[in-house]
Amino acid sequence: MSDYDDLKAAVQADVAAAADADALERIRIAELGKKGRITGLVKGLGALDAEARRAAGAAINVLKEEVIAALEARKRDLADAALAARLAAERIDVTLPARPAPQGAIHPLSQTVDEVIAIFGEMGFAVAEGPDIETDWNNFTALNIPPEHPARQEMDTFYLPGERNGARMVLRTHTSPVQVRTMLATQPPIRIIAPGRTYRCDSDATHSPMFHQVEGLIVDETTHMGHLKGCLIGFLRAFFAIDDLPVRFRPSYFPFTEPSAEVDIGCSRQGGTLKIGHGADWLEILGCGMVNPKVLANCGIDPERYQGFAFGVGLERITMLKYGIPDLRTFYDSDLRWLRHYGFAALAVPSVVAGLGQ
Ligand code: 2U9
Repeated sequence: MSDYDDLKAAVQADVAAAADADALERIRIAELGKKGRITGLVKGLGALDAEARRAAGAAINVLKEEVIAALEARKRDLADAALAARLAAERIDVTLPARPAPQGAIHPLSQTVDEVIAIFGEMGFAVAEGPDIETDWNNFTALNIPPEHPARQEMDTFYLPGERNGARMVLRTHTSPVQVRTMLATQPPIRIIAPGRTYRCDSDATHSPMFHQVEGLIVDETTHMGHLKGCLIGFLRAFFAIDDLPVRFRPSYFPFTEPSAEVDIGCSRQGGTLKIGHGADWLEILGCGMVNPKVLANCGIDPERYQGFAFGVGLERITMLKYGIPDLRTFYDSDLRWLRHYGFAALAVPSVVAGLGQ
């Protein structure tokens, strides 16, 4: 039984009642700090005689060690309790489903471009691209559309101010200049499609000043009108996913093709709703023809040896028809609700084998 048992019991009670590290620190200072109770006892030793000082010193040292041990033990217990409380509060339910990540959608026009590339890719066409800003020679003259030709006015061209290297520049009115560039750069055989943006100064419910086309071109020694028909019938039946889609070729005129044709697909308009594939009516869908020998010659290809066909399709038009989108202008509104409604899953890449679209 030491003289300091009461003090020890009191400090141990204080330590046991301490709710946090700050309370423990306050106790440490009150007992062991410069002006602490136990420190005071040590200071008081000087007043004792040698024997009493030795006995009391040893007892105070034991008390000091016990108090330090009690403070440290309580500190550990408080830390353990805090960690246990945190672990309990932050417990993760690993069986919960993951939160859905926000997902974008493929724009219907991009989907159509991917589908068109998949279909013509199967037929051996490569994709070619070119600039939106073109020389008027590439856009018109090479295509047998001379400067005074009404087509230059009909096409409502956006002309750029001034000239570049002596050439008048335009926003391309069709993707045909891509085929012109390809012919100027390479000799036949050529088998390409050119999807991309095109521009005409025209804006109403069915015309946008910026729209999209895909054009195609084959030039070799043997490709004839029969190939043109088979190729486009195959494309239209694959794109609209209707095996027996009726297709009609109607004679027409374009300066860059001779002979030229417009292509209609069978449809019905009964009850005011348009239905593609069956019925007594026809719907114009694209233009085509055998490449005019003058165009081949303009592009450095011998028309005595080479021939081929070309075609052009409006991408907005076939997208609206296939996916039932009623208003052209909504394509460019960037309305997220519209995109979520008409958009396509990003990973569902169209392929002729795996499926093209809805
Ligand atoms: C070269 C030679 C010939 C491309 C062709 C059409 C017919 C055609 C329209 C369809 C709807 C344009 O978007 S649209 O308004 N296009 O009717 N396009 S033949 O003929 C070419 C192209 C390039 C060197």
